[in-house]
Amino acid sequence: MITLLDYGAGNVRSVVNAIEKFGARIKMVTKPSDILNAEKLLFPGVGNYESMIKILNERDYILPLQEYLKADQPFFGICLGMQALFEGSEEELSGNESLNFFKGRVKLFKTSLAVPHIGWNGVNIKQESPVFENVMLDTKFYFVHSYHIVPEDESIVLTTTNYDYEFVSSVQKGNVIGTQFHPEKSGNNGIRLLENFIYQKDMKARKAVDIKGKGLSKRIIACLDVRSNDQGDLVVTKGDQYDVRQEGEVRNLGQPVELAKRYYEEGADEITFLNITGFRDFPLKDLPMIEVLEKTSKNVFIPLTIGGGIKDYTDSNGKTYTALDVASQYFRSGADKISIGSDAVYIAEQYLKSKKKTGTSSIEQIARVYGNQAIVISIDPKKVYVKSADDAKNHHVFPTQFHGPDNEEYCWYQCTVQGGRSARDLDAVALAKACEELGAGEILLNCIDKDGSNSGFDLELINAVKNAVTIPVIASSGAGCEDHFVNVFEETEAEAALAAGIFHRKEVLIQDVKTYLADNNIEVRTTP
Ligand code: 1PR
Repeated sequence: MITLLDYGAGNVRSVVNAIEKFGARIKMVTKPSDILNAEKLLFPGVGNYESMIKILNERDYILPLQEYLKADQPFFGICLGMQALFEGSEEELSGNESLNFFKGRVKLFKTSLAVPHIGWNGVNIKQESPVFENVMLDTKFYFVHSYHIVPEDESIVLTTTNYDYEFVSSVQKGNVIGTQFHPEKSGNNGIRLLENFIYQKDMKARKAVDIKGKGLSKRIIACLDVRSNDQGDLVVTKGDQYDVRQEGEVRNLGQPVELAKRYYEEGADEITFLNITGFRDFPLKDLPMIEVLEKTSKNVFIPLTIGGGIKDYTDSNGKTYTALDVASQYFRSGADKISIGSDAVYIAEQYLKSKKKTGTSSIEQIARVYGNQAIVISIDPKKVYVKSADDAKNHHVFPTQFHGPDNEEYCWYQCTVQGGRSARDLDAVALAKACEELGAGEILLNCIDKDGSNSGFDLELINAVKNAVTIPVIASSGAGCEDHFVNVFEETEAEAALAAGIFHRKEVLIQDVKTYLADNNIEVRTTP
């Protein structure tokens, strides 16, 4: 029996699914005394440190947790659940009391690399620990965070990880363990780690495992564009320049839950679901998408992103739901990140016009509760050719190697909304920068001209956006062969590459892409 401390934010469903996978029973903490009565306590956290600590204080969990920890009872903190063990965080400015169990603080990454640190990274083992028993050598774990712990006492360091510099990625003292990475999102190896914690009789050092930590991997993401076809079935579809119909019918490339499972087994690093007609309806009415997430997260232990229709909404009875309500429902259903498309364009337009943050936009609200790393901005740009930079003075214009129909040598990328149906007077670089300032944690950079073309990623667009932001960028649209992935990682600084058509049609397997990247000395996560 394992007791789970769910403080109400983040994706606890994945942890529950991971634990249920190996047959353990779960009891949820509903009152302070449940903490003291726990045999083993698991505290998964994700998002914003300040809101997490505030909730622990409001629910009177701090004292029982401190007592539990002092008694050296088995405890496993994940991400924020580990950060809470320290004296405080740079992300917490209101002076709420932390668990104060370990000396040291939580600090923002100071690096020229992208922050948040998102993706699969290695660990260097510094201490013997039973939780690493039978964990595969050379394994990688999934990280998603902007802050990291800086413990004062070196003896508690279990692992370190390299991201520009070496930071502490997990700690252990007696029966108290914490990891910055997410075991529940780290495939079979991560699950084994949780299993070890739950089934080992004690946490005494047993066996050293030599896990050689390498750097952060480039991520390969499989994307599933989902919508109902004309018969009303929810299908994975795929467009050419966003047109998903062939001979009048919506293309049907498979079932979302089954395809997601296939991609997990084939070694995808993440899966993205885009509800491509979500902008038309209220997504909470669209229960099939929630069901897709719930079912997928039962068997797929890598990060899941969901997009489509995340915006404020008033129903026919006049009841208003915020984008935060919609996002919360998705997180509770198994999503780790939500992706905002059309609404981000409207928000950025307002922000750039007023030059003021209101604190009320969906990006700001969701970031406050779930953290920046939980918000992806999906950009759907179209290339616009111009003769000179003066022809589009309000936009980020740059020279292009691929000239326009009238031999134009310059271009800019125009944002669209509603799946490319309507173009706006805003460019992709301006949108990405504005959304980063408002609190987005990652950019999913599509390209309508390239979508479904199999002609390779738009490297000029990716470089233009990547050079304008410090958050990670996912390159998307146009992948047609393994070489295109090498090009995107060699010629741009994108942190991840996303593809759809070639994977759905099995023209290239994810594992083949990874092998090819590794042969070209590009760091990837290998799966058994
Ligand atoms: O605007 O917040 O409701 O979100 C809607 C979401 O749905 C956006 O993320 C938007 O990108 C997406 N979307 C809307 N219409 C379409 C369409 O295809 N008709 N799909 C669509 C976008 C683009 C990629 C695609 C890559 C890779 N899909 O994600 O998967 O281009 O494809 P490829 O490898 O086959 O070239 P909102």
